[in-house]
Amino acid sequence: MDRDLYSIRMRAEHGGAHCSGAERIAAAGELSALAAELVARALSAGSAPPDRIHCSIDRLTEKVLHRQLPDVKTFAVPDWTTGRACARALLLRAGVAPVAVDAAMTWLAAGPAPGGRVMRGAMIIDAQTGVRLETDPARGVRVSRMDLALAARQPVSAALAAAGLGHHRVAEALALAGKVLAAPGLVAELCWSDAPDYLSGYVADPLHGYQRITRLKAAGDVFGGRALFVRTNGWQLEEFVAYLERQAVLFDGLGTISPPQEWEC
Ligand code: WAQ
Ligand code: MG
Repeated sequence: MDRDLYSIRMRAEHGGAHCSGAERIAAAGELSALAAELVARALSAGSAPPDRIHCSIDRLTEKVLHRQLPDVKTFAVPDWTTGRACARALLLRAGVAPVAVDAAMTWLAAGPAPGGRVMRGAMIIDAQTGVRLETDPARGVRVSRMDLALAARQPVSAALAAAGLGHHRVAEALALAGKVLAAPGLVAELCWSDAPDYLSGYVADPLHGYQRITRLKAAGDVFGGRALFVRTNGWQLEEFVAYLERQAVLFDGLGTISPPQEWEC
């Protein structure tokens, strides 16, 4: 039953730049504890204390979709340059044009928001031309209103932990990618964190699922973000953004988790 569920979102900024965020779905009785947990996360996120922490809570009044999380694969790479070559090959296989892959990687590496900063949300990129389509290049689109269903939290956490993937970033990125993969016109997603000590990232596409890459940037690199590649034929930005920002999606379970494999260029 999905009665009286709330979307809870947190985002924090420091010096005008995004520094941490989270999106969850929870029942009324869990909200106080969850809000405290997310505020604590914001306070410990960066090297400096945040200037502002936004926390918003909205009751879900429309139908909640139920889905399965994508399958998980891990490609082990010796260094970030090999990792980016791996990401490039996976994106090309998914149907993203070389010009669009190169544009996305260049923006992510340089800080895709104006002034070379990290964005609060994701870029939306035409998979054929590499043109950016989001209306606000500082904010991008923030995917929200997705989480594990209550009954799936324990089994999914246990399965991820058993595979050595117990970091909260993995479960959260899986839910985000799971929602993104079902968006209208979505070809693929590329992501790596802006956290200077979290070096793994992923490429997701509807056919191959969530493909982790163990290194996509150098230690200490403070840049990162997300690129959502779309097929623009008959596609509408408003519909895409409305789905990502407003449609609630709960995940009932996980597909397969494959053991790590070496990436061969
Ligand atoms: N919607 C859209 N974009 C977002 C969102 C969101 N809800 N949350 C974060 N972003 C963008 C934003 O530009 C961030 O700077 C960037 O993504 C990275 O966010 O399998 O932790 O939360 O080992 O730092 C992926 C690999 C981890 C996990 C990604 O991202 C694994 C991660 P972070
Ligand atoms: Mg985050």
